Amino acid sequence: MTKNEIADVLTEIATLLELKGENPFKVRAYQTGARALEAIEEAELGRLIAEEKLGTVKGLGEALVQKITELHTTGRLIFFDNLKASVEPGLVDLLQIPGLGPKKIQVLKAKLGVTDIASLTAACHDGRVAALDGFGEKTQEKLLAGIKNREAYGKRHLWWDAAAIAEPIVTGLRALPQVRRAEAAGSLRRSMETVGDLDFLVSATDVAPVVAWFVAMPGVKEVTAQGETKASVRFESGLQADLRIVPDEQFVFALHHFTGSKDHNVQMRQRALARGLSLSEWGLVPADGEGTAKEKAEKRKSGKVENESELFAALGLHFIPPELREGLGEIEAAERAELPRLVELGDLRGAFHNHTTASDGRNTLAEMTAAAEALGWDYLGIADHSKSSYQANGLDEARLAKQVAEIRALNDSKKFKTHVFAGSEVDILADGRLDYDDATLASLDYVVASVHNALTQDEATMTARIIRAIEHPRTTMLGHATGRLLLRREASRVDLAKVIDAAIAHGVIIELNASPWRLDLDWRLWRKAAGRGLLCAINPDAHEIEGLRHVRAGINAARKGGLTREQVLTTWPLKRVREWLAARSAKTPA
Ligand code: DGT
Ligand code: CA
Ligand code: CA
Ligand code: ZN
Repeated sequence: MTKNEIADVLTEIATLLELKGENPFKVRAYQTGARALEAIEEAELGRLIAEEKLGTVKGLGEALVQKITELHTTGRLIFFDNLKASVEPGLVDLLQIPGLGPKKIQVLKAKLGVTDIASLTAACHDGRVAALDGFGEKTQEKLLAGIKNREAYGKRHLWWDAAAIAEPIVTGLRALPQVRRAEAAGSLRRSMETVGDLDFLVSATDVAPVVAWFVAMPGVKEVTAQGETKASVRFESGLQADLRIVPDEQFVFALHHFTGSKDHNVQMRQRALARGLSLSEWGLVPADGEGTAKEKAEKRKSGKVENESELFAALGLHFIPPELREGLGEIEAAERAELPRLVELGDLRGAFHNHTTASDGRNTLAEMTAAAEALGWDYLGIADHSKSSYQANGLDEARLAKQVAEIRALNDSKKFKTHVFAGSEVDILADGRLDYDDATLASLDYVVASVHNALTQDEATMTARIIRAIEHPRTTMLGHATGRLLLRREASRVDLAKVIDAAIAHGVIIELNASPWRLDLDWRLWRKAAGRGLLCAINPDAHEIEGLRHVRAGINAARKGGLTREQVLTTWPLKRVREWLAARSAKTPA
């Protein structure tokens, strides 16, 4: 196991112990242990274990040393397995409801026998929760609302999680000897931020073995439908997947149809009709004459349309990338050859909002830089939390100065090809002031200003607060503008039109936070804003080296938002980015 995987296990142990009402010092020991582990470099951990010197690390007692060693060498921990088995799984689910921590859950369990969401729902409905000391009517209402949200959210899945399941399936389908073509269609292919279900489309010479393979895939929990040319399955996470198999000459039409969106399909069909044609999942045929669209398509067996480009061309259109197929004007733009040339993953040269172990990240500055170099990035911006984010171990002025010096020294050492920019993710305080004074801010290469607390302010207050931060001459970019967490937390109430206007007026970037849970600003706002001059930075908000890869989700959102390479600062080469940052700070009095 890697050190971050081990740290995850330690954190989970702490949670489970807390749920069991164990001694808080014991719980704290595991939390501290997890943090201590994160601060060590991976290679260092291996060495310490080999030399039996893990106990010399501050924060790791004997019990933890033994457990970490067991996890590191065997990948398992019997203590953890037993602990997991001793806690009702339903109790862990309760932690996902906002407002419920281990302490409250313990009270609910002891006083009301609550062991899962169902029993909590019942206890709320009976008013038993409100009657408990320390709970009350308001808490009960909030819990019920949280349960309802969770149900609604539970029906969809993050694109990132869905893609991780879908990609090996596409690879597996393509490897079957009977399969000619295979794609994942639907909202996944359109790169929607969340996905309802997966839609696989296959053309094959023989259907039965493909269906048989699909329903027997590892991870399938339930086969919900099985026919000759289609099947549906459900995975452990609740995610469902549909498979459809078509003859190869129908593949392109079916791929286009099942990619959608529905609105795009309806408009395409209307366009076809206006040209005397009928477009369907089976083919593109004359609209008049005998028989259904399916019968006509089968009769024609035309192999003329080889790929989607040819399908669009048959209707007088340029190719429309799947991300843009939302029925939001893309067909008109494709007709006029006005589709933007969308930014691509390979265009990225760096990113600006990333954390290290100095605040709440899980890899050191050197590890993050090495990972950025491995990705081929020319630059990496480090923006750890500022002092008011004490829950995230935010840096005070002295620690920040030390980090800036470390970054300068790392650059001077030429150890890595990747240049590191010294920045900070500075809290926007409740009144819109920034968390450091001007002299401290002036010591940085750039500033990401973000809201982390008082998320529930009313719209006018929040809007004024963010605009005040944008107006600060040292603010380079606004971080995760609405604070939303997809499927978990609603966006803050904020007038984004005003925020975007202010950012444009002050030459401040708005980030496209690429964390798969955030994707904030939403893609729906980018096209118009960028057209008016708003500059974007795709930032992974990485808290560990693996997190840097989240830029892929950011690219998805940027493409859905119609952004070109030029409109995304993080595709610019180092020299140009440096000049841009220098020109900005030259304008601002130090
Ligand atoms: P999802 O699964 O909710 O994230 O969204 P999609 O877009 O993947 O929707 P899904 O799985 O229900 O259907 C896949 C595609 O099939 C959809 O994007 C367009 C097409 N489709 C489904 N139902 C209809 C329909 O009633 N009319 C038309 N024109 N197309 C449809
Ligand atoms: Ca779908
Ligand atoms: Ca579907
Ligand atoms: Zn943040």
